Amino acid sequence: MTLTPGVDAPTWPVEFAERYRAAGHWRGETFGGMLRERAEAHPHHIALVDPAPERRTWTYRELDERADRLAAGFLARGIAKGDRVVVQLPNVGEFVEVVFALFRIGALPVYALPAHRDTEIAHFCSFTEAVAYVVPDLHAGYDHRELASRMRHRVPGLRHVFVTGDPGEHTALSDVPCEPSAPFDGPRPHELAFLQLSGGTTGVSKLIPRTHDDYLYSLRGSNEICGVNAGTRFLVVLPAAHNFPMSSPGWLGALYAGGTVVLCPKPDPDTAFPLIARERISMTGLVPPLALVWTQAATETAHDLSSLELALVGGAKYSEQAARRLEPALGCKLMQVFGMAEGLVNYTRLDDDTETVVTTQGRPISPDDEIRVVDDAGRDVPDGEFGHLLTRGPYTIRGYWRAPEHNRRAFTEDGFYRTGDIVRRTPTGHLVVEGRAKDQINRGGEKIAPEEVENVILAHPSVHDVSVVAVPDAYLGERSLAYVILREGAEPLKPVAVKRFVRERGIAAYKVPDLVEFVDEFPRTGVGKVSKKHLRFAAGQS
Ligand code: OOB
Repeated sequence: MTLTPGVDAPTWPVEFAERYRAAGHWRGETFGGMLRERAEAHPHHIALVDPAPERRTWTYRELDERADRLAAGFLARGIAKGDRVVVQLPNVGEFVEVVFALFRIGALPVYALPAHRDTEIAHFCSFTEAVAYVVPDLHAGYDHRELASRMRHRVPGLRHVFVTGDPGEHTALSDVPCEPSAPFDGPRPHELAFLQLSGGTTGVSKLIPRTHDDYLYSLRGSNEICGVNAGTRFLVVLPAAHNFPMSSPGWLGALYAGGTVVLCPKPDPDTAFPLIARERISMTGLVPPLALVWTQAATETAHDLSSLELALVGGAKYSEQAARRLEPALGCKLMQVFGMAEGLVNYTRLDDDTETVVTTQGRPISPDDEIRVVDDAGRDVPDGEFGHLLTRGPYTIRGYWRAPEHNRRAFTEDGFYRTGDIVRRTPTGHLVVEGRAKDQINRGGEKIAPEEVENVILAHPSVHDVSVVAVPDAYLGERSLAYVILREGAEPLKPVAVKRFVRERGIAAYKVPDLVEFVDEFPRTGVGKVSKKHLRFAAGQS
């Protein structure tokens, strides 16, 4: 099934697309084509290193050939251009092979995170009408094959499950590759490349349709800003499926530049620091809580971190105090990143002064990123004043995948994305993130839609009502707190029972409320809705 951007998701109006092409932002490249070009330009350069359990490497030629053979195997099994494939792999070499194989075909990876469980995966599979699901056998003690078996029963259209390692009742990914036979019709640059996940503010995650043209532009822009080149050795510390480690500049940026990507199986310093030393890592991306841990650990480590040139920190607000400590501890430059899977990415610059780097979240990649900071009534506010951030540009989507109703709220009529972030703009055009208007919890970079968790808790027979809010946390920035009202006459519940209930319903562990409190009623707004503002305030006081 062929998908065109304008049908399943709104796309850029023709005049914008023409402008972005004329400016040289959209260059008519595809992911499959770019890997082929790099493989032809420097076939023997190492593209990818997967260090665990034993070190495996892929040259650009090997990765390119591997993607071709896997693409041929997927095609032979009936996976076609436009099909969706939910990919849930940790930081392993197969992840990169699989997505490039899908890019070649023009099938769309749907990037699930390793932490996702039945609730999220069932939604991704059924909502995208996925034909295949790719999983590891076991990861972090969890058997993904069993999850996959449940999905096969729940989602009738899911025809294939491919497993890295021991496949159990499914198909081994290693059995899929075959000799490419007839040439096939790949995707066009303006067509969709993949579906990325939104942090979400409503019950279920929205899917973000990104095209080859727009995403490749964000990579090129990011590479230029961060100084990524063929000598860059990028360590993927965060889950490779997330937009930040993927494209800011991330592993795709490093591959685009002909550099080397090293996959880090776990983010802790005990795993990452020896790898930095051994692989002579020059660049990486961290969320603020991890940056804190690394900063602390670096002062005591015996590992040689001297190859590290640049650490990007983003995904959640990085405190100024913590930011000041990073450079001296890690002995590398800091760059703050404020981005979103929907598009817009801001970076501080390599030549920004220290004050700018530690006190702002950067400025946009592109001169064609349009930024508006507006008040509640949608009127632009002057620089220096807080307001809602709206944005439109050459790599910011014009709408979510198959969500016309939500799109009417999330985008202005003239196509600006309402980010839900509260920012102020400095005279230099840098943005400072002051807070958030959207109903979302940012748990150290992991985004939680309170409504999704509330819906799970509401299914508990003893629960009358629930409201989930963020509480400030010194380490994570925010944690989640569920205020629960029990049904009249219900047996009293312990917080731990509520948490267990949520976990057992099959949801990512980071969404299980950190805290549970029982209350008799919620504060209400003037119109009788639950006042999250008051609840958050109360939580902040306790
Ligand atoms: C990144 O992407 P998402 O889609 O997981 O989350 C986007 C949201 C933003 O709207 C903002 O609320 C928050 O995450 N955020 C930050 C931030 N970076 C992201 N809030 C404060 N300070 C920052 N530096 O998180 C993402 C995507 C690409 C690059 C970097 C992060």
